[in-house]
Amino acid sequence: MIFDILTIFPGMFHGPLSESIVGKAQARGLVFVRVHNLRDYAVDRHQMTDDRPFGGGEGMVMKPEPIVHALEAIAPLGPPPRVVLLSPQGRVFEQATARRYSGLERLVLICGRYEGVDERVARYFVDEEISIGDFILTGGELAAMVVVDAVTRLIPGVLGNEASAEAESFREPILEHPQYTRPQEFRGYRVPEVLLSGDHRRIARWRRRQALLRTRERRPDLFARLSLSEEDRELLSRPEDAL
Ligand code: 9D3
Repeated sequence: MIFDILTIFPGMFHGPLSESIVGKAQARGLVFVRVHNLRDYAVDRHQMTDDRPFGGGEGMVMKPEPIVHALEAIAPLGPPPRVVLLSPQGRVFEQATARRYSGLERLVLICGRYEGVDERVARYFVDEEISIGDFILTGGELAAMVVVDAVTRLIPGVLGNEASAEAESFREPILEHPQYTRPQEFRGYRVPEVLLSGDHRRIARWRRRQALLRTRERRPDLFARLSLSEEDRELLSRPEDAL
């Protein structure tokens, strides 16, 4: 899979995408991340990528020419890409979006800056506009890295044999139970006794109860959509030591 990233801050990408799983996937030739400096595609002698908004107002708007010239220049460098604009005005990126992108051969990610991108780019040169959530970033670069990370781990061969993209899509939308590892006691805090008991039925019930409790507490939106079994209801109504 090829990612082409258009940005005025190419240096932001070098660290994060060379480390860890994405770095290894690149080293193994499973993904290619190419970062293109929009300033190189500017048309005027000052290499301007932004300008003042028509109609007046605060801040600056990204000019259309550098973005469209960059799209045209990189078009021949691979199969026809899907072109995505990162912007607060987009549909929210979720796991289903990542899954859909992971099946593509090539994705172009355009990182907006300032108050946004000239609307003609969004309307006529972009296939879809996405946001990574309801919080304010300083630009689309970190959002693009989030997309690269979420999509890369779904590409066959990138992760080990664990958790295929397929399996994840059929998993119940519930938070995970708490995890503990050695030592049994850390700064006076002990691992829950049930996990050391060797009683696998009891451990499974404890974990299920913890997952349900924390989903109800932290993600009421997910909890409301769960279809609880009779045993789930019983686990929730019973005190912990009666497991
Ligand atoms: C006048 C209001 N503007 C500043 C507060 C709006 C605004 C413009 C540009 C807010 C953020 C940005 C830069 N953000 C992105 O380009 C962006 C983003 C985000 O801010 N949140 C979540 N996802 C994304 S994707 C791109």
